[in-house]
Amino acid sequence: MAAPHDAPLRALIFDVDGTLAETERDGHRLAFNRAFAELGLDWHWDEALYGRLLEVTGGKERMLHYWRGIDPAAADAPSAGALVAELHRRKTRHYVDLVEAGAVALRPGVRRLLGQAREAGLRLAVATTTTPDNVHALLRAALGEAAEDLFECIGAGDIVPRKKPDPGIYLWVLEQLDLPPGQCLAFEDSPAGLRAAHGAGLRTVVTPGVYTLDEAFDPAWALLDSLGEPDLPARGRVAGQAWSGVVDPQALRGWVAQDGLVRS
Ligand code: XBP
Ligand code: MG
Repeated sequence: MAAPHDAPLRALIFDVDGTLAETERDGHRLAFNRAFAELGLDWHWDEALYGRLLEVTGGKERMLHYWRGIDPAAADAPSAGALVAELHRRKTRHYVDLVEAGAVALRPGVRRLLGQAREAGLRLAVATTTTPDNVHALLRAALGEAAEDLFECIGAGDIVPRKKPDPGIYLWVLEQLDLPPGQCLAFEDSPAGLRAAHGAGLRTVVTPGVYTLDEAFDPAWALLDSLGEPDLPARGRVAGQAWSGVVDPQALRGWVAQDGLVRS
């Protein structure tokens, strides 16, 4: 319900895949293919096919969806769940190995904004469909051993029964933070992620990535090409206005203050 906008900004809630880093093409996709090869399957997800499969969030759900497309009888057999679980266990191990080897880097502005947000007293959280091990590996590899102390709450994977675009993971994180959505902002890269955040009542900063650049997004509160750096300003639209600059706590608080309405 709309309420007068006297609620201050308290927390930033980040999606992981595509938002913090371009993990899908050079991380998850390769890890799936390694798991398929390890178990002798002739499945191979090239970049284009993987882009289409990303419509299904969650690795186990994505594999089952693909399998149903090529062999529905086998995918619906009683033994299918065990194979998907084994593939996913192996895929997670490969993904963690890839991330630890430096296969994916943070997107522009992410490291800077996380540090500035903490200095500015904003609380940080994660809301993602990916497996917790993947989040921990990425944060440690990209930000160092103390990275996880930055985040007060990490909502990930099967902790909620339904994955994005269901709002469950965002609602779970809001409950952990004990904050109304009007005092938080979400950061997303995909239409499914945006729908999940909107479903939880969150205003959302969307930074589309390699796989979501050409997607149709629901109208987003902020739609930018990145979070920006001083030498690489972000460009896009915020609350219906063209905007260019560096997304930092001052900018975010200013946008919230000017927004006129806060859902709380
Ligand atoms: C990310 C995903 C994830 C990863 C795979 O979506 O869909 O499922 O591709 O992770 P979002 P798992 O960025 O919207 O959270 O294999 O660990 O499920
Ligand atoms: Mg994402």
